Amino acid sequence: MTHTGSDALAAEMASIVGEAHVLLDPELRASYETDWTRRYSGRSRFVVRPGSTEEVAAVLRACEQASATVVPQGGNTGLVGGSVPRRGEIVLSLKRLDHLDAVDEEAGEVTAGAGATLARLQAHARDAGWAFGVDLASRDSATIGGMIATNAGGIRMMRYGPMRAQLLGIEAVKADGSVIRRMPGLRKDNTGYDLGGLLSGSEGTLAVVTRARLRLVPALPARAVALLAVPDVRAALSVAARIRASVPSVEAQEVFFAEGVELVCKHTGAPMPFSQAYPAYLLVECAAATDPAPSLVMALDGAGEVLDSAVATDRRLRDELWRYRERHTESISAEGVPHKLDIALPLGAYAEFEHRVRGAVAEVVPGARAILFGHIGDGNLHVNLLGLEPDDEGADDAVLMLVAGLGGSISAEHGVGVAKTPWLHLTRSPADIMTMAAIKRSFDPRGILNPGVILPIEPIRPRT
Ligand code: 2HG
Ligand code: ZN
Repeated sequence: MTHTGSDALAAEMASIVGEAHVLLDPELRASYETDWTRRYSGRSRFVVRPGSTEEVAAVLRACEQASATVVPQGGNTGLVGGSVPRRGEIVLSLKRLDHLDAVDEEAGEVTAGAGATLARLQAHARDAGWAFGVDLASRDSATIGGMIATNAGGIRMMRYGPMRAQLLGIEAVKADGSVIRRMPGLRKDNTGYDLGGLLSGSEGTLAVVTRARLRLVPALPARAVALLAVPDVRAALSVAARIRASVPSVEAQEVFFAEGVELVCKHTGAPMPFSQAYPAYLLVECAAATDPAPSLVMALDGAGEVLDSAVATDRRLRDELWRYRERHTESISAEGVPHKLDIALPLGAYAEFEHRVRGAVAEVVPGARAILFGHIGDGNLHVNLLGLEPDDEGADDAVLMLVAGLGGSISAEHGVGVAKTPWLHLTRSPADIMTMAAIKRSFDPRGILNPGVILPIEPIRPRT
């Protein structure tokens, strides 16, 4: 008997992808079964790792025939439980589809396999004199396919938009094994529905992304980062607005607070950024063809709300300032398993939310800690709650109700996954949700792809 044992579907998979790429051994499966947060975890039937689009198509066709459910997975850096099994699904890992075509240097475009990591794509673009517009802290593990599936935003979103805005073409496999292919993409193409746009943010519920044609952006050699201490979030908002209005080279604006900096210093050994602690911090990065520091400093001149500041242009010093922001996620996880809420607000309601959210959490779970940080330029805030029971969602509910009451969104960039499904109705209308369900049925009529993600779980539908 082969290592696929008595599972006939696993044996069929082995005939498609080769035995070495069907993982049944619990030890080999383990890293595919728990997500980055450690909050979401489940047993898979097995893990299958196809090496080409054709193999993905054959795998999905066989799964659909066998009424087997599938969770597509890239770098498994998601934070909402959407990339790990929950009820014995098959994990379909796209990591082997990691080919990067040569950069089209004239067009400023590249075709990337779903399994290529963001860091590899960034280096590949850089080597050809270009840059990629999306960047995020998990760049070494996050994959292009997963980033498209979740429409990742990241730290440069205010300048270049999310993954959806980088897409010029897409290749994806539907549940029945048919392939949607619009490659290489065209800059202008108004021929009906934008399927790539629809698949971005569909979280593996409609089709499995296998390749994408991506636009590149100019490589900007001169950078400046400013870390500004401010008295509160209102000051951070007004300084950030002033910079956006007068400094066209701004590409990132991030906010964080005293409690987050304390955690980063505790867990990374970094010294405090200034000689004293401040209530709130705004980090700004500008990038241009020539040194953007003078115009950034000029915009800060007379910004009375700035209590202290550090400006860096040199790579090493810039990284040192960024670590106070980028190392929040790992420092929070070092304290425990957080409940992660990634919310967006109209900029006009951002300060009110920040002012009320800690109280809203304390009312439900008095001992809980709320660590806030995020992309203030996009109205996005990451609310990480520590000190909660894994399944007690009372505090999550209080935060998301507050968001909805202020006209925000319950997920800004991490997606809905399984974590936010119960609250989708708070910020999407019944007509929106019914339309999404109809789209889901037209792509995946039997409901085998990532069941329970975005929309509530439904039984597999019979073959028609
Ligand atoms: C970031 O902005 C990521 O660093 C992760 O979106 C946010 O850990 C989080 O809550
Ligand atoms: Zn983020």
